[in-house]
Amino acid sequence: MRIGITCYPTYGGSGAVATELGLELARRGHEVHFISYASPFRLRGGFAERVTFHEVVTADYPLFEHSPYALALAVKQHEVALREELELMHVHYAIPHAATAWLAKQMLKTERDLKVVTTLHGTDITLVGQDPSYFTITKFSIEQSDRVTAVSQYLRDETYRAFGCVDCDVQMIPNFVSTAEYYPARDGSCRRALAPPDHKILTHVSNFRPVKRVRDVVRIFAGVRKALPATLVLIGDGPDRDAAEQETDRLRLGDDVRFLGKVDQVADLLRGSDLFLLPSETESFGLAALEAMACGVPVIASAVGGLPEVVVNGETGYLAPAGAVDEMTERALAILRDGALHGRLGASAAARARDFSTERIVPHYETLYRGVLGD
Ligand code: GMT
Repeated sequence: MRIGITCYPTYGGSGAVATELGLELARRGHEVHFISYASPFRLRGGFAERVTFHEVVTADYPLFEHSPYALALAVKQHEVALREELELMHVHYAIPHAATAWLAKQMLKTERDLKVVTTLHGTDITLVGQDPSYFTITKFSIEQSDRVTAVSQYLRDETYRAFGCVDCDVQMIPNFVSTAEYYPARDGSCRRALAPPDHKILTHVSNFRPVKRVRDVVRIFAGVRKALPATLVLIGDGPDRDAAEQETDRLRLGDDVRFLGKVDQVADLLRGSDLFLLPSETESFGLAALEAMACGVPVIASAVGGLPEVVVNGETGYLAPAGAVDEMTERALAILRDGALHGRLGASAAARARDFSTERIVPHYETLYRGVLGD
């Protein structure tokens, strides 16, 4: 198949999923064209057979305070679909991608019917899409998509609840992880550079938006560190990094908290960890938790959104209400103090992650594509 993919190229789950999907589709023989304002971060590893990136360039004009990116994107999607004879455009994160794909489809209408597949990822439904400035266009563009998928059952239900989409059939296709890249540690080599040998290593990966509650990560760590030697590794960057740094200073955690900033390949860092923390306010799926689990790392997360569909409470880690810092700290200590429990949870986490392997999940997208193309 000849497939266009549009996503946010920045650090974030939806861009990661879209890129890994495109790369895997190309490995399976499909031709994939990424269309965005920059090359998605996981695509920067080099040349991949049957994968092309098309950059959207927005022209500046003195009248524009903000260049209309959505229009330039629609033009590029139309242009690439026409020139590369794309059969379908798969857009990730509804705003504005589902609307621009609908525009491209309309512009191509006299030539042929470009099918639009929209994958809903999270805040496009739970936060941003419900803002009055975006609500009607989000609902419209979901309803106009030829197929719609959501990354968890929770997000599927939330789409119906919040948007009341009458005519859409939202299919759940969960996120996936490459178990060839994310696998449990075989020796202690990954942890050596991260912390002193007697330290437990706790890790968090995110884009540091308020929804991630990164200050809670620091507070949970502070409770753990009072009881045993430990290092917190924080990977990623975003608006709440300053707040997290200030919390680290306030709690006098010093060098035991390491802010690594944006890192392209996190698998080795996860493999070197003893525990992964994801105490988010809301989370439609929690791809970062799945990647940690695939590396055999137990997860402590909030019992919100789609996280209970990924993290099995008491089996692959623990879930607690968002904001329950004390409970999460107690759970963390229980795991870190009990080697047998840690081993059991880690092994179950890796086994559970295999249910979400690339090989298992990507064929669901191929089936969906064949269905929409009438093959
Ligand atoms: O919806 C967002 O916040 C953006 C998105 C991203 O690009 O980071 O994150 C969402 O999509 C990921 C991939 O499907 C999910 O793993 C995250 O749980 C989800 N984030 C939230 O729901 C907050």
